[in-house]
Amino acid sequence: MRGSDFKVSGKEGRGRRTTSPAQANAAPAERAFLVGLEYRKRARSSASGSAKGSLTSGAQAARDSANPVPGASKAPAIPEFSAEESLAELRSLADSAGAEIAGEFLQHRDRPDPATLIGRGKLEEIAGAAASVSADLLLFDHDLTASQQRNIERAVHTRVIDRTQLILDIFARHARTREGQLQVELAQLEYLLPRLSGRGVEMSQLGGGIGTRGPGETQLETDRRKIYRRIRAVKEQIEGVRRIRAQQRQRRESVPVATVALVGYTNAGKSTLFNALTRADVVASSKMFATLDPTIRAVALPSRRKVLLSDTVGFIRNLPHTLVSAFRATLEEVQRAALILHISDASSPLSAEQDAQVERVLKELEVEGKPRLRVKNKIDLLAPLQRESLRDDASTVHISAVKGIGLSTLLDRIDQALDEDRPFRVHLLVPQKEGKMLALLEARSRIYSRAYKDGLVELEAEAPQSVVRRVKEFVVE
Ligand SMILES: Nc1nc2c(ncn2[C@@H]2O[C@H](COP(=O)(O)OP(=O)(O)OP(=O)(O)O)[C@@H](O)[C@H]2O)c(=O)[nH]1
Ligand SMILES: [Mg+2]
Repeated sequence: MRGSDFKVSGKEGRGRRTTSPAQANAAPAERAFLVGLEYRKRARSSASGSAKGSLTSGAQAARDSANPVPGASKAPAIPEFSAEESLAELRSLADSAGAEIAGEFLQHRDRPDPATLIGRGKLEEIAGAAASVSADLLLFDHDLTASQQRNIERAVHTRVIDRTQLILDIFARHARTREGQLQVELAQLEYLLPRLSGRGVEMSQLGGGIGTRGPGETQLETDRRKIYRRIRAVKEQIEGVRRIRAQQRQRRESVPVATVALVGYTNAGKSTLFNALTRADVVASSKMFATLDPTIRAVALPSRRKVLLSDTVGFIRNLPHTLVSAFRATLEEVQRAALILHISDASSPLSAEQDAQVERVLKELEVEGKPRLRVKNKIDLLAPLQRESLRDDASTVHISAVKGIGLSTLLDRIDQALDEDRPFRVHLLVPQKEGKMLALLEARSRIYSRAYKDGLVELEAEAPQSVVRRVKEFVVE
């Protein structure tokens, strides 16, 4: 493989901008030049991918599983994105942020340069290529530290945006509810704060564009003192919204109806399925992160039992930390659900990689032990032969949310899964030091009474069978 690959979309002449019809009346799309990075590693078959999913081991693991060496014994690898696949995902992210792709560059290196990630000579080359296609900004398929971003900007004299900032920008565009907007603004401000020093001038000259948009098309503040003040105000407002949300949840939970949560990689088709099952009209779109705000609707199952279906924000590889914490409250719906439906795009060549990423987030949310159904969506896009070979099994259902294929089977399966996890009334004596068990009970059961004595908590609760199984040793007859 060569040391680096340049690709330039050279249809437009130098300095000329084209806009799609939809953008005709809006500001012209920004032209983004994408920069990917891949680290070479010597390890071959043993690369199983690190838990953190770094580009280094991940890319290698993916290549190894894609091109297995004949006869080589392979450790089961966590499927990961290769640098090319990651760059393809960055393209859709850029598109979702409203940018036009001017060109791209994939750099292969042995290790990152701590100051600029990429060597200075290479950076100049990139700057030249970006200028020749009149790019307005460089998009790095990587997270940059504050100083790396600053150093690179100085070397290339162009705006530099990293992957986290790009995702934050998409979230800012798509947040609709007050809570969603506040959460995104908080994440953006916290991202921006350490990046202000020494960049005051550049930042204040930015005008609009990716990385400067706040939720609801307001411009992000760039004055440090004002940002501190704003962070405090936003946090207070979020607290207020959360209190209301908790009250709403309490009201909802006073009626015994199970919640079924839809989770999955962004663009898997969660909202399309949600709409098909509930006849709601949540925005479903080919843009990534179309849904940010959780929506809950009642659905009647074939058994006539009613459940609440909840549609939430999609997951993505390396979800920025600031966003994970900002969206914790939103994801509580998933933590409280009686059943999780994991929706995947069966037609995507990256289906396995995306599933592995979803597993990772579910683990982080500590819900990997919850009853779960895997829903493989978009089977209408598969070749007929491939489709015929699909078999539903105890934990998997194949559907097409758009064509309505497999939906009645899915509803039956939801019914069955909930039957298997019926709630039981139990009387428990749990030592106070069993924090994890107590937290599990608080999250997953309805508690009727609670008393403390001699380091024990006495509880009267109604918990699903799967939870009762886990706290069995504390149940008193
Ligand atoms: N062909 C086909 N397309 C589908 C199917 N389900 C969803 N899509 C398309 O996939 C795209 C994403 O669908 P959404 O329902 O918005 O996906 P999502 O999982 O809610 O995405 P986020 O909210 O961004 O996380 C849309 O363009 C849908 O029309 C399907 O069964 N078949
Ligand atoms: Mg959605």
